[in-house]
Amino acid sequence: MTAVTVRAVLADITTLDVDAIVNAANDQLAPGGGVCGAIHRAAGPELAEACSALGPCPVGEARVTPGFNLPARLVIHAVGPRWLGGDQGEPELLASAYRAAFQLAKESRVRSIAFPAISTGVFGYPLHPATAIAVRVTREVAPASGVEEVTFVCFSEEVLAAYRKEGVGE
Ligand code: AR6
Repeated sequence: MTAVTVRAVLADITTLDVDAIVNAANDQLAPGGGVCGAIHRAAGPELAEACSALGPCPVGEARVTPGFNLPARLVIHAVGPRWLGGDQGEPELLASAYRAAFQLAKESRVRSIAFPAISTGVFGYPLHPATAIAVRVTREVAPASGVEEVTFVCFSEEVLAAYRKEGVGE
């Protein structure tokens, strides 16, 4: 078991110099909008080529590619669920996407990893339940994953406040 530092910061995830950044991907692993679009733009066109060879990726699962032009060595593409009202297995699928990302991080010997708030943008997952799941799963699985540093990357003060409410500091 590794001691894990967990923090939340306001930042653009594409700028972070960590072993792996996590992409809030779609099941086709296609360059979309939101954080996914930003990651593809910053990584360069090779990322879309690598993704097209790996997709599709079912909701709740993840795939790993190099980071290409990003400062991060790897991109872990995790597919969260669309919010369909909450009774379509959304909480389990979101938890599964985080678990799958940590599993790949373990296999790729990732020490530092940064997550966006998966599913809370285009996919419409309510912010507070989503960040609660992110933090709960991280506390459950990170210590046995070899990951030493987890950063929740927030694109707005509102998202940052949601992680703070879950007890995640700076
Ligand atoms: N750095 C960090 N967080 C960001 C950034 C950034 N550069 N840009 C946006 N966010 P979303 P989803 C935040 O919509 O809901 C895409 O088209 C954003 O404010 O990116 O999982 C994919 O291809 C929000 O808090 O992802 C899929 O089709 C969070 O990242 C679909 O959208 C997630 O918002 C996935 O939707």
